[in-house]
Amino acid sequence: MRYLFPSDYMADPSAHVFGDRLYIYPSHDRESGIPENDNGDHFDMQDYHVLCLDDPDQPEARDLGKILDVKDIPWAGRQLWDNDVVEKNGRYYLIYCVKDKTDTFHLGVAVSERPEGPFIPLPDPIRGSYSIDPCAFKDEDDEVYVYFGGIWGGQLQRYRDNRSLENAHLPEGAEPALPGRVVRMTADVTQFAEEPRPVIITDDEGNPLRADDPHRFFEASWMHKYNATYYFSYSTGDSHLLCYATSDSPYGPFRFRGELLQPVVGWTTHHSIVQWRGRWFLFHHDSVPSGGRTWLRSVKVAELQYEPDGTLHLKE
Ligand code: FUB
Repeated sequence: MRYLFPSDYMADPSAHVFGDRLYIYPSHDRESGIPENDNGDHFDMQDYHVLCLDDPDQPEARDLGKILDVKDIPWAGRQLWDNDVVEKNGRYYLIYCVKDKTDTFHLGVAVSERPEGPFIPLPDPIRGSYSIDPCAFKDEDDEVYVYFGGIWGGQLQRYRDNRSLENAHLPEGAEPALPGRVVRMTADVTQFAEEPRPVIITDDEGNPLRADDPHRFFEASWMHKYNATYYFSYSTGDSHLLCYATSDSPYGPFRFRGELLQPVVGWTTHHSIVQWRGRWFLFHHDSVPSGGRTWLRSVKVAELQYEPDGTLHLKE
């Protein structure tokens, strides 16, 4: 594993290959002086940069500059958290999350003709969107799906059946865990084409994981496809693991398959998985370079390996 960008703090890396280059779209951490709390107020990010690699073994990524600033998003209040980028018909759509002026998270879309931006934000959030951590996945038939959601500071516990609750409810104990969400996007990738659906993760018997299962979903959704199988990977939040589950449908249900990464230094763990030049890579972050400050994270990369049965693990 190596750090990719030692000169600044960046996190939540979403990596994609566009053309012959690999682009990394991270959150841009900064020292805001806001005290750490369970609401995540200390993650007070204000812009995005894009990093790139021209070769998988290049020691460090290159910063191609700022691609979006929170002050250019008309509806935004604060906290520009995780984002992802998807290409469709030669245009690039950056799907991001930020709190509006009432401190409620929504997802937004910004558009560019080039993967290196700049991205022009649409004037309003995606209708019916909520919570955080969008992952945009384009399937082989060109349909784009967005996976999203995060609990605690990510506000997912405030919603049921896509409606906001008067009183937030976080399942406990033997209750089924709170699921992330998946939604198909309209053909122009600017709105939800349907009501978001729950991303159900089950055990080997098909039972949804319980709320007290250390492998249950918390945040940081990612989707990739390998040999016609959909791999949904995610962070377990307060048990600090990166896990994955598989399905033969982009909507799931997904069967829990295993742990990808053990807890890192820093409370959060977040990642993306991408194939490049015949190799598979895990992009993620930790807080070692900042001395464990959870809100100042650094981007890393490691190589992954599949076994013949489709299980996935870090390459030894
Ligand atoms: O970067 C802010 C938040 O921290 C992300 O949205 C979460 O996934 C966690 O990494």
